[in-house]
Amino acid sequence: MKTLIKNGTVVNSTGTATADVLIDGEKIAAVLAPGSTLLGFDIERNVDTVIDAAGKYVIPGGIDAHTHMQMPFGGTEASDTFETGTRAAAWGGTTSIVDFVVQYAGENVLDQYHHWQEKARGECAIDYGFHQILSDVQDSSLVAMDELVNEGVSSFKLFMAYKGVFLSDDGQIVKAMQKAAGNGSMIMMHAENGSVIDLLVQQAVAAGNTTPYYHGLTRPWQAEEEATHRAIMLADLTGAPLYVVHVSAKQAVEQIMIARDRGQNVFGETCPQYLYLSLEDQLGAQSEEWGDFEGAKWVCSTPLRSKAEGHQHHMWQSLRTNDIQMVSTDHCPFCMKGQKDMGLTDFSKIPNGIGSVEHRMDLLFQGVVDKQISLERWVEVTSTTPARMFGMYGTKGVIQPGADGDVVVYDPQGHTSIGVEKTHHMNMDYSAYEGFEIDGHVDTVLSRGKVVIDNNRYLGAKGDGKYIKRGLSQYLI
Ligand code: DUC
Ligand code: ZN
Ligand code: ZN
Repeated sequence: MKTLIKNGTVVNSTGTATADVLIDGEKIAAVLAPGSTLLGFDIERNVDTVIDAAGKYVIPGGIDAHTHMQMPFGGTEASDTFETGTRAAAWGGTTSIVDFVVQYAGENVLDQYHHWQEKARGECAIDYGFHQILSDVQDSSLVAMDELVNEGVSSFKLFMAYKGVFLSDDGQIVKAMQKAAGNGSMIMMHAENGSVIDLLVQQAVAAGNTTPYYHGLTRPWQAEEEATHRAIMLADLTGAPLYVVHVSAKQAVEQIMIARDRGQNVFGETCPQYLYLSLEDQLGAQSEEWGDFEGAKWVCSTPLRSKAEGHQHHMWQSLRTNDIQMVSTDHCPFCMKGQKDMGLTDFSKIPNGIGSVEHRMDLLFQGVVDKQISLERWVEVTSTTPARMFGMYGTKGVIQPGADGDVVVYDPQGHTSIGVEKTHHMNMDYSAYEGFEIDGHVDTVLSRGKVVIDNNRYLGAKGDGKYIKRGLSQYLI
């Protein structure tokens, strides 16, 4: 199967050019001046499919490096399966995800890894890789870290919050970091001070402050800044690289900036919810159906922060100045009915998470329209940097010969209305971005050379997606 995408504006993180993209089988074969022949050979007459991308952007497929498909969590399970979640991702121009294998205390890491491979195999619409969560760091977990690197799992997530569920103490964190410093893998950190948060939550509930708004108030920025600083110090002590997930507080960004200026391999990720949504939105949220429980739709951790305190503005700025390097979703969807409503009378029982795997590319493109980031930076933070950060660059994250034919044709004159009834293919009964209007549209999506989305039709199938055996981070020497 040969496809020519002609006359489009090819956007890589390094620059923009009008060019034709030839895809042969699963790979990009050539990027050519528009209308070129290859040594007199008329390309257009010798391909199976021609896609006219005049007036449109041709970008590397999005890579969402932080998703939780069908994750058992908060007394329930994230509502997107590998099948529904990856299909929704494709609709939104994302052609690869990196999901998390879960290990709860007492479980065996390698058993869990094999279990997650089973869950995903044959289910995904797009390519998928795995990070490994470590909770208690057993001796066998340290051995497993070496084995997993050979399996293409080169990043390990630890939690400084969720005591009794995921939390690792500082000694456990240091053990895992020492191993990562030795085998070249990346430590990912959920940086919030769990003990402090647990106390504030108990106190709030005891005082009768039980609405979803208190979720945010009991996870203050100080708890995020302190944990981020601690994680950075422990990484410095051990020499491990550190990637801080879902950064939402401007003070946490400052800690990351300081560490980077000191020369440490510290990186930060933010998510669309911290760029667009705020604690004030959650406080004001009311609906006929849910009353002030409406705010449960945006219960996630780290929590939404106060816009008045400038966090949202600071996140965009940090993205522009590379103090934050990339954007993932932390896609962890739960329905209001039957899942979020477990916390109707107590916010601490609301499963934490927001689903947005389908909307990340659009929401970040809106940042281009709104002049928050450049066109090239859009591609960089949503595709190129995730590929480099997690050992996929060259195959993923760039339009160049030899790369996978993961390509999105994006129409900047198009329009996307986000809403549960309108555009949304995620398995959720609400949208965290209901009513958002995007000045752009995902027209065509190719996943390893196969057209999976075209003109609002899904042409892919479950099982199209292959496991991505990742290398080490390409940001580390
Ligand atoms: N945060 C969430 O909101 N959901 C899943 C886990 C996490 O860290
Ligand atoms: Zn987390
Ligand atoms: Zn997460």
